[in-house]
Amino acid sequence: MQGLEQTIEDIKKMRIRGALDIAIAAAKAMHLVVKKDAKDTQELIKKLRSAGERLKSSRPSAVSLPNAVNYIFYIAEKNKELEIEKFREKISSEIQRFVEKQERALKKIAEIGSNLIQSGDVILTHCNSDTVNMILEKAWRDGKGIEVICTETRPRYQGIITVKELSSSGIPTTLIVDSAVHLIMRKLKVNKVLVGADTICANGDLINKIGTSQIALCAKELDIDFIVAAESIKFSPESVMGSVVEIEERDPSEVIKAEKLKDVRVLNPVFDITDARYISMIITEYGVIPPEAAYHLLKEKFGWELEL
Ligand code: RI2
Repeated sequence: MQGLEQTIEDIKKMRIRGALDIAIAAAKAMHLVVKKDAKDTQELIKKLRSAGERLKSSRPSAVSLPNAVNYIFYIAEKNKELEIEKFREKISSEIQRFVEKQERALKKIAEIGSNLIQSGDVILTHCNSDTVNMILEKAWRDGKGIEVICTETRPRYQGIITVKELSSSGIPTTLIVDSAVHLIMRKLKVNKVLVGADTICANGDLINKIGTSQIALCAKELDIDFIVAAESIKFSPESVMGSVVEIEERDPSEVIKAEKLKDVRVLNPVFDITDARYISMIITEYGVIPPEAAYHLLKEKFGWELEL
């Protein structure tokens, strides 16, 4: 198992990526902190807090990361009266339960999502989402004859990971450049768009890999269902309180090497915001919901954080 420093570095460098994997990796790193030397429970809670804050600041935009860390803070606070060894035991088992819950959520979404897919569907996806891939692979294993179109997803080409994974499962897979979306939707008769999520806001807006909102606009124009797959850990309780999700900007060198262009500003925003009105439905582990129901899901599942 890797340590805290390595996890922070790996999240920053995107060696650990994908909103769910980031949350699980953060929880596992916190688990190691629980085992650290400390004279009493208070000192251990301090260590957990400092590790958690550093993990949270390693990458903005995917709310699954602060949600995972804040949940562990909450559990620690609730059990602060326990004597240190009992505290360690309690927090360790809660973190384990948390991780297992995320893994169950992923499987449940695969089940629910695959029910929405029919033989003959031509599905377009963007970037690389484990949640989306699980749905597509489950549908394929269930005998549904589908075809998947993947964008390459500039600048880091995570679409290549998606095509490799899906084609190795046997799914007929086509790779396109990001700017071919509108043309290919018409040409190959795409009838569903299925994307993952980094954050779902209380008003149903989606934060996902840059380019997602353009795809949603194309889908709207061509009357194609735009479906999002998101575990509840990706819903943002902070957005209920009015806070705005920070859009990560990464180094311009991911777009083009600096020496190739002089006196040109290169921007590299990593995520964008898709307005809820372009989203047909969100698949969660609790079932399929319209984007308008995001607030209700947050109220029900994040009561501990919202103090409702
Ligand atoms: P899963 C990814 O972000 C993509 O935007 C993807 O849609 C989202 O996380 C969810 O991924 P990045 O970490 O949790 O590649 O479904 O920047 O795997």
